[in-house]
Amino acid sequence: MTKYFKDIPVISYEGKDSKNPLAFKYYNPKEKLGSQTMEEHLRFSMSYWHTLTGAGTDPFGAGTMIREWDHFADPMDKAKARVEAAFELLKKLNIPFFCFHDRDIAPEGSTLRQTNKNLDIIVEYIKQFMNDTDIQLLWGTANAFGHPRYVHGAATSCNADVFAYVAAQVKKAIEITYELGGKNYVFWGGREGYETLLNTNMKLELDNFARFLQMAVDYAKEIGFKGQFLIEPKPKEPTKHQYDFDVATVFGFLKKYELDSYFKMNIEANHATLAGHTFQHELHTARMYGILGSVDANQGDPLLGWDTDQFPTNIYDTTLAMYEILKNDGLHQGGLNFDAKVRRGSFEPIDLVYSYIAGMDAFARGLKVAYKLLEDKTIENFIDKRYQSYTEGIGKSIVEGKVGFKELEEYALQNDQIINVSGRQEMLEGILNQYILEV
Ligand code: XUL
Ligand code: CO
Repeated sequence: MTKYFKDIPVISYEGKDSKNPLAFKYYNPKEKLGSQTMEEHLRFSMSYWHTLTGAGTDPFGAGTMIREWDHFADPMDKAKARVEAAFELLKKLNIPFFCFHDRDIAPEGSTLRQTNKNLDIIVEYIKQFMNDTDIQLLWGTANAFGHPRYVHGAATSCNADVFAYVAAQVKKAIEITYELGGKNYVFWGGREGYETLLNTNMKLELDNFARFLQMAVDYAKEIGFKGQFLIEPKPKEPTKHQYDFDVATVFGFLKKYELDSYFKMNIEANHATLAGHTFQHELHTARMYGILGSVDANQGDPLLGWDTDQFPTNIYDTTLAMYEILKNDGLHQGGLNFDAKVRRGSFEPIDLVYSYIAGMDAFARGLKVAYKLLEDKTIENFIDKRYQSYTEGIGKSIVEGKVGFKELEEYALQNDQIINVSGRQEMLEGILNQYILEV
């Protein structure tokens, strides 16, 4: 069945010398690195919203995308056409997973009851397509930011009726994620934050947010949903200050409210850069805390200060991301979801195909380079040596908690000659470039 991408062949691996724009140059799904294939390492996923529903609008202009599957007047017919287009594209690109918001797959009705009915119909439709393929749901989520009712937030709204509404919406979103065998469920708080402290009770909002997450944990347990709960940090946009600012902030929040054992992080590259961090920083922090769950793969534009959600093509970033992911022993239940959209000027359906190929190849190449770096232990050995002073003598006593200020003062008083060694940053950057260019 091919309807919406008629002229597009199934995309296969042709190797780095291929000049065919409709082929993978680096993503070779069955190629093994260690005990796992590329496909198993990378666990690629398609974002339903950007790919199927993104119209190409921006704050200054109308949509530009040519999308035949949107040529239906009835919103339910359109929703079904989007499912057909989604599975056609997933199969052509050989992408094993997809992700959605509840409102991406089915339109809101005039009441919550009607909205839930719409969802049930489309979920059944999606299930048929899933049954005919090996394609799986990486995660589901709820869009609790688009509708005007969420103007003051969702679980952090000043209005308790909104809190109740979002609880009902997320309850249903968890149910449909469970129904479709979702591996994870994502919480991204697009409106969970504030515009001004002049009208905000931050303490109550944060307490309520924690209450809401606890309710979600309890409900998942009650219905037997075993998927991993993920929080996706983002510092701002649409809210001026978002509570799920970055990995470290969310970790502190989860610890304070004793929710840390139930949640991991879904880390998005462009959210990291909006927070003033690198993508690698956020992945590294999450890995360090044991909460690296999944990844929203994209990239921002260094010249623009907003969430441009571009397809990831920067090999330097994909290499360092895969380095962290491999050191995390992989993504486990998570995956690499392309939370990325084509540029407004790339409005033909084939541009979606080129974009996914570019993103998948960039991560496949990053994987290979990172794998080799780790195999050779080039960076690891350097770092180990840099901290060698903590493996012997006074350093060992510090690490083992055997000394306090008094003992350290005694040591320092007898040790006036402190010798530091170079950090060799440029040498390491040169080595990394060599790996990227030569692996
Ligand atoms: C928004 C964003 C969301 C989440 C899911 O910046 O990344 O699409 O991934 O709600
Ligand atoms: Co995202």
